[in-house]
Amino acid sequence: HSTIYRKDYRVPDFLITDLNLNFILGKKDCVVKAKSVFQRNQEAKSNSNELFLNGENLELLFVAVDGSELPASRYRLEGKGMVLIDMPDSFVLEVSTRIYPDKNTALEGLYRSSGNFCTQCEAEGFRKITYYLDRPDVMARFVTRIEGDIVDCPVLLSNGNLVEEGMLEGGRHFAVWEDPFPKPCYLFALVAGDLIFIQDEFTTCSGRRIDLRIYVEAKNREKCGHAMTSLKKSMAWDEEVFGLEYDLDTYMIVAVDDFNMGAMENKGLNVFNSKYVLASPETATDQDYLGVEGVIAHEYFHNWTGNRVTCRDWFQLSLKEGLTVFRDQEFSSDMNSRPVQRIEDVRVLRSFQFREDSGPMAHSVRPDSYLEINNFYTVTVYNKGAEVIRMMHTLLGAEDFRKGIDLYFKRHDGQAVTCDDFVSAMATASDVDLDQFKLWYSQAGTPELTVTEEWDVEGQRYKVTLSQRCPSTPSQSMEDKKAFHIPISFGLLDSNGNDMELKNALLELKSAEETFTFEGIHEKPVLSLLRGFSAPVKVEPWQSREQLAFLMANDSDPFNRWDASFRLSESVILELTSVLQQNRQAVLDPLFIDAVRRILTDRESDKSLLGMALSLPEENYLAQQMKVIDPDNLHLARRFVRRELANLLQAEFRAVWEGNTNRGEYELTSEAMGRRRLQNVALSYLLAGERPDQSDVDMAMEQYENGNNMTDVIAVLSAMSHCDIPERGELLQNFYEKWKDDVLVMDKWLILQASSSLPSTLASVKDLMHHPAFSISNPNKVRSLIGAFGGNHVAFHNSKGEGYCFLADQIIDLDSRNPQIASRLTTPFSTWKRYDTVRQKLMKAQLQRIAEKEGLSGDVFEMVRRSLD
Ligand code: BAL
Ligand code: ZN
Repeated sequence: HSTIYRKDYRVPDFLITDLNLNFILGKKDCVVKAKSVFQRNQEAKSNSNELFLNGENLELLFVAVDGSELPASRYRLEGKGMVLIDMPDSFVLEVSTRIYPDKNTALEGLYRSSGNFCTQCEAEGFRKITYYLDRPDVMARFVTRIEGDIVDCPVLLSNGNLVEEGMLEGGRHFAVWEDPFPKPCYLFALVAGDLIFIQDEFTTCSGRRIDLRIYVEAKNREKCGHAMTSLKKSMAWDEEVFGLEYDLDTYMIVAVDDFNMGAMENKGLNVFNSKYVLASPETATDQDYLGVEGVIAHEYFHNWTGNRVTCRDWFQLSLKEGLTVFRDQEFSSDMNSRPVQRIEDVRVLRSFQFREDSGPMAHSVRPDSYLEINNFYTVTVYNKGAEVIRMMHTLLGAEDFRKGIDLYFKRHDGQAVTCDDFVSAMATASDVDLDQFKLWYSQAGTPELTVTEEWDVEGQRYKVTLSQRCPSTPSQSMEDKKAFHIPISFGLLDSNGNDMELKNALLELKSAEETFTFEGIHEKPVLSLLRGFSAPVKVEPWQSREQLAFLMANDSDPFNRWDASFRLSESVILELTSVLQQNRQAVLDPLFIDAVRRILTDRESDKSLLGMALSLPEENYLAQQMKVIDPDNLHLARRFVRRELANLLQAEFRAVWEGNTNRGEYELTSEAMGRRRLQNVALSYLLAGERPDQSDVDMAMEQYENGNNMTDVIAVLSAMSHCDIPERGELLQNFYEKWKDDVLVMDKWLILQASSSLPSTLASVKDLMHHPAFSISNPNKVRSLIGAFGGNHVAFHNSKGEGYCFLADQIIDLDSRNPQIASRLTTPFSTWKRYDTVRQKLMKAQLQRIAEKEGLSGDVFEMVRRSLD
């Protein structure tokens, strides 16, 4: 396993202008004939007479240059590719290889899912199809011919436009696709199989009609409507907000069940995990519907941010991913509720990205090195990358940000570029100095702010001093880190809860410490800091619970209203954790009870926001706030808070539940989603006890039976999954019988059981490994059962280490089948140094056991080695 460094980037010695591919799909194998036009790159300085082409797991059948078979003296095969010797400055290479899609369990390159052929080439899957310059800065025009059996593969798809199709002998047929836009090979796609499609069209702003198709298995025909609507909305939004029009005549989406990622933006032919395409009210929750809309948009937006302008090398991954996540977040905010979207995004950032940023896998948004690029499709590159774009949007303002985007496309359309190129376009277009800002791309770790306030009654002056530090991260020590340029949106509230008038609502913190002074402040204000979460930073708690309750009730910024409730709950639960650790009597702060009562009796505010304010921080998040993580007491404290609130405010919770019962057709409006969210949060409190009141259980059973949508049905199961009552087993069984033929619904069934806080969880997860609803070869199943168990903080960290042993067993097993998926499962081990010494020892032993596995993949090796270092 060798490390690759960003500083070692060199332009390619050769470019490839055109590539003709011919896939001959057989029963057991596929022969790939590739013909590529090479041209020496004038910009390259190398004098080497050798040219290395990537290629892995390929059976070489034939190789020729300029029409003549290449003698053995002119090439050699190496472990990970082929070396061509003494090539002329321009030449045509023909290579034939044989590959075995059926045996491809890693799901990279060409593989089969439910019998259908499909590809996944990002980041480095194309080298498992043919010998090639598999790097994003080599962009070629592709023509792809596919031939296969007409019964097995009536549908033959690739990127671009269909230019020819026809019958062949022996019940076979073919299709030829041509993509006019030069592209890196990671954007190549092929799909062949027995699929049907639903069709629609979109007329672009310049009047072109685009043929839209979603390909699925016939049984899923009725579940594509939402995906199609989302696609059309995305196309319209990108024209309206960014002035970006679609460029091919067809846009195709294919749903497959076996997929390592969420979806893939291949030019003109997106391949999707079926989870992000299929939806019906009976089978998909509100979150699923939003997920489909968001991912469809994300992949569509990549057509410009990723495909038209792509990455020079994989260190620049955030160039396309951070920007495209920002774009999909903005789209979803415009389609649904902006504050709800922001809260959801920040919850993900705080729970997962902050954890990554403080552990052994911490890396900058533009990493400096990697061993396996698949390990860098991370919350840092994606979600923190999106925050970096969002901060530029805040600093520049919407108008100049748009000018920057326009300039970026003007300069770089058709190119493979870097994050620096993006920032440079932003800076030039807006005339804002972003030199210091660029540290967000190079320095890892989450900056930590401290706040000190001072109000001078005589001078009617208010001062706030902000200081920043960024802890050490692997290979970057705290002392070497420079101050970030941090945009801080804020407001000051007077004692009536109104915003004081301010000249400027944005502070820019650029040094280690800075004091900002405000004149003419007639009373001591309450500071509302980081409105809308204007920067991805942590703030040392500095406000009193009274101030937090005040902000919860009054802040004009809906995000900060929610954030105050989050910070208040966090402080209450963490304090109770230490009370329990000291064996003292736990008592719930009356101020907190009052704050929750106010939410429950609020009949004015947005119901989604109320529901979110009632949702306590997750254990995985809270754990990170502890010096030494104590999973058991943390769990007990959080559970105590939920039960105590449910006991003390039972009447209020019941009133909320009853007042928000669904009485009509399923609707997907923000209002309806908010009602369901609020009602179901109330239900979860009412069932928070191990043995809840029978009347509440009956009420829940009634919701389960009468619910006309998956959100309401799964909410009952989810709440009941933590209860030790007979109804739990009955419902799980009933749900299984009803939905056992729907793989996506079965994923939910697995997640519920793997996420239960009952002590029997590990045993039931082990049983479920042998259940027909589970399959080790399907990534969604693995994530739903094993992944969800790893995320179950209390069950995974069982003090005897049985959870650790189980997860390590699964990682070792999966490593040989699918290294990408195995590698993802290592995350819960990465924070091992944060736990007590007993758990540390147990976790370390499992990491070592994984490390010792013979033939361990680079993917898992990198994660484990970083954790153990
Ligand atoms: N490019 C990989 C999948 C995605 O981020 O869209
Ligand atoms: Zn993406």
